[in-house]
Amino acid sequence: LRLGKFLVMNRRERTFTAIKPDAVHRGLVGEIISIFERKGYKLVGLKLVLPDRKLAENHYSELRDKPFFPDLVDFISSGPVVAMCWEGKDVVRTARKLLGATNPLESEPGTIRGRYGIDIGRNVVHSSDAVTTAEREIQLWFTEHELVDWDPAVARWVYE
Ligand code: IDP
Repeated sequence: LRLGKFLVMNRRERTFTAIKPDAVHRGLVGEIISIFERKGYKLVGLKLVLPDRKLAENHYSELRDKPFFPDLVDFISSGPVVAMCWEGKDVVRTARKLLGATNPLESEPGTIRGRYGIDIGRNVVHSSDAVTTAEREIQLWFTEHELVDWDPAVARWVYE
């Protein structure tokens, strides 16, 4: 029973994933959501946002000293952005794999950036790089009230 409880807790990992403005303009929203859904992850938060500069700067605060930071903030705050919270086993690391490398030149062809991106500054999607980052980013983009706790009927066909 204890083991079972651990396994259930394990499935509760959450990440923050965002569809960047380039992908929204290009009509890739459904496609990208589909990739996470079909993988088996559970959507617990979803909204279309026009982020202000403060939110964009805060989100990328670790990069504030990079030369591309002002352009990055301009781009993200140009919106719209689809903000999402996905839940499931190892979702933080797996989401990064689904996205592919930051620079589309290096992303594998089967990944989201590998399939849909060319330039590093228009790389289609974001997803938190670690569990601690995910906690910070989920709090930054969502209120607790906006995150929905639900049990997918198919869970026993996704997890052993
Ligand atoms: P990540 O998005 O894969 O986590 P980070 O290094 O955190 O990568 O960079 C955040 C975002 O900043 C990238 O997704 C990309 O859009 C942009 N970026 C990173 N490096 C460059 C660069 O050298 N030129 C322009 N934009 C960049």
